[in-house]
Amino acid sequence: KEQWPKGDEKVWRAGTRGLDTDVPSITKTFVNHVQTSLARQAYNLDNLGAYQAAALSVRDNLLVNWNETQMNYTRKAPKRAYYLSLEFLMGRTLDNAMLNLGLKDKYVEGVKKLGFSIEDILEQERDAALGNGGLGRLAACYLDSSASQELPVWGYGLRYKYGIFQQLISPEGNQLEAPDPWLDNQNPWELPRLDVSYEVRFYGSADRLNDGSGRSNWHGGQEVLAVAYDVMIPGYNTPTTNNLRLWESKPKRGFDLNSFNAGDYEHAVESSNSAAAITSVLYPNDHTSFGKELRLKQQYFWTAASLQDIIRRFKNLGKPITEFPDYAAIQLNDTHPTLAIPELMRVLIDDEDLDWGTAWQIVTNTFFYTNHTVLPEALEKWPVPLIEHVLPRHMQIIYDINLFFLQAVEKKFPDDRDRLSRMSLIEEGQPKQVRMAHLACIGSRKVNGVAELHSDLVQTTILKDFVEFEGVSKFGNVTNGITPRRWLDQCNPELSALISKTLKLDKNVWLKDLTKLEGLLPFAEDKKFRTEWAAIKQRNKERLAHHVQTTLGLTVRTDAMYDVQIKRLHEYKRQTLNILGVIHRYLTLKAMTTAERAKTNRRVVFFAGKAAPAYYIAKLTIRLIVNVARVINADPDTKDFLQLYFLPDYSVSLAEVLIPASDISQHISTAGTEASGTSNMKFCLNGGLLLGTVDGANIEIAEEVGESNVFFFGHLTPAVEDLRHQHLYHPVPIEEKCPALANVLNEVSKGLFGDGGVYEPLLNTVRHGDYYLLTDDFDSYIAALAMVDEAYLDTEEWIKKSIRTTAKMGKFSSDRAILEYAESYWNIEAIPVAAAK
Ligand code: F58
Repeated sequence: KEQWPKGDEKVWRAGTRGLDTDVPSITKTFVNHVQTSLARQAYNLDNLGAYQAAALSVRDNLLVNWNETQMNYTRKAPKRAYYLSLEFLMGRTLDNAMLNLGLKDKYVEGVKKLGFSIEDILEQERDAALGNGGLGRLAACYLDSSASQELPVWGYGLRYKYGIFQQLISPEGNQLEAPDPWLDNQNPWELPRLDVSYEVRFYGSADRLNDGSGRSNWHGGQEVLAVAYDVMIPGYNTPTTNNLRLWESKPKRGFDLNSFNAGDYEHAVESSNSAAAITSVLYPNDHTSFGKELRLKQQYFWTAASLQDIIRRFKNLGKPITEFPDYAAIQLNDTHPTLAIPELMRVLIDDEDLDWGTAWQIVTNTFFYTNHTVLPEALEKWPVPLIEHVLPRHMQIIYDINLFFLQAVEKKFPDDRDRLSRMSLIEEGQPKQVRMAHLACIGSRKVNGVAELHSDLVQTTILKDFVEFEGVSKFGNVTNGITPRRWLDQCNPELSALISKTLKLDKNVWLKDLTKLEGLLPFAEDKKFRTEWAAIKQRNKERLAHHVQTTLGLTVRTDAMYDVQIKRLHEYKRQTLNILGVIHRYLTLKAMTTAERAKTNRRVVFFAGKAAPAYYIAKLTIRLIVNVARVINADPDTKDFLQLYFLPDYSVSLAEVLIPASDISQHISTAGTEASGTSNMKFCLNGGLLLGTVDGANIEIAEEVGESNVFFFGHLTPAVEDLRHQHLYHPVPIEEKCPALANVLNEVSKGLFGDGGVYEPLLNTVRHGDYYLLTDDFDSYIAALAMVDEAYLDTEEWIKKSIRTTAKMGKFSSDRAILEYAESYWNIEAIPVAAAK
């Protein structure tokens, strides 16, 4: 038995708090927080105050579990995994935390007794939007699944002061950006750990020691402090509560006293400003790499602080450093944390005095790299002069890694200079650049893509030479997943309840083994069940319509098919194809008689998504959508049959309202460009059908639910290269190739939706070059939409498809994905913890 560390154990135990599991203790804690944490009373407590009190009370419960979990990990000293991601798109926490604790019903009752409604309280919370899109949300789903499966996994990221910008739409339909000061109302979900901080160096110089050891002395430059903020990650239906550690930058010294005393106040605070700037804002670019010094500093700051923390924890075990990979697996979420590879080399060689070979052995057994894109413009490259300036020691190490690596390649493939220059970590040019994907690949034990097709493309295109050199067994696939807790139980509680009732299973069971949903299949034939199923979809549409009414003041009809495309605006995702399709439909409806129109399928089309602030074409697409909406929603001939909405400021919490309301959703990227997609999974899990291209995880969804339950169109991946070649070298005028599309473009040019000239640059991307193949896919897209309409008009068949789709989504639980990482990559095991008393 361990000895009690301090004072009288009994006194400690008497003061230790347990979980609040009944309504009276919940209301008591709530009221205590109102009184002492918020310094308010029943007289002046508004919804925001009530949210804060509820959050603090839930947080108390999380902390009890968090403490037990962390202590248990420390005692048992298992191998742990660390998920390094520059983005964690967490969304709101309160609802999720109550549900994962299994205390939601009690809280609903408790706040009601105190005169509040849980819905009003939940609406007060701001999203934690520390991410751009799929990559950041994946990280959040993976944390939920790790904790739910009691796996010792910590996340490491940055505590940005400003998350993804807030999107506003101007009267002309332009996207405007406003800052997202998400911390302004205080954040009850984080715990500042002022006692956990590390120094991180930038700039200075690195002098090689001439002792043949390969070591350097890196000195001078700027030193910045990384301070830890911990975010509790509760597992579902388990006391396991993991940790997400976010770093904040701050100056090592408050300000420069010499300059201050000399009266030069600006200079005095300059360095402290530049230290704080590192974690001030999330970069809002997606799918472009752009060599900004501050971004490089973010990446190094975060990887250096995280590694120091991980190494310190390992050293507490008292094991020799060579055993590091037996206790730590580090997953690199895309190439953003790749500097961790030269950084660990630096620590092992310069600080731990290891030789190169031993250090490289440790490094390549520690890291795992996930690739999320094969788009060439998205592959990270850093200019050599920039790295030399900011991280001089790391540039030396990267050159050394490259030297040993190319020597090995040369040995295996003698006299193949092309191969060497293709594989080099350094791309020749003005300036030279470091190819981060190459570095991540050779420094890792395993490399994976995020859906079958994508993983094949990684192995046959961007990393082909590496597969030939290192062998295919290093490369793999882990198809993405989503957490069914947030993306079904939380966002669609009525459907969740119907599923539990129908399967005669407690939701605790099927939410942790999503393949159980297959039990719904026979009920597709049950008329009564279908009616209940459809009624829930209808109420979810009403909930969405109500949301649009209260937030935008617009009246959306609910007796129509809801057709949704929500994701970042990008040419490869082809929102342009969708909006041009909408215009085509509008023109078709206009040309019909009233009687003909009455037979068509009513459709409401929703778009939402942000464009990178500097992405001109993407912003123009938003402008077109907004102005098309304005015209067609006001047209008395068509407005009963076609409505269009662009919902501003897309977020996780908006997705939670949109997804359950969708009948059909669109995932229509040019084949081979969308690595996986994850919202496709969310829609299907909620019984929405999928209209998509044969791309990313769409393919695996179709494999699961059956091709008859999805709507596929468009050219396949192997055709894309040839088609692009045709566009370049044998262009066919669009009027000939695709008259329907040519007509749509002309109507836009002629000013049907306001000044046509404005849209010329967007239309020209289709008319000339057409890199994303809209002219090749438009006709089959329109045909697919017609099939969707026809299928939807057969209501009973449609509901069957909807039920079958949900039933077959088990594979896409992020629990499955995380278990694949844990078993096949990280080699970690579940470490259950006893519930606190
Ligand atoms: C996304 N990538 C993929 N990147 O596009 C999507 O297919 C996939 O499902 C998802 O990852 C999860 O694997 C993505 O979201 C980014 O947002 C990066 C942010 C930082 C700059 C580069 C893009």
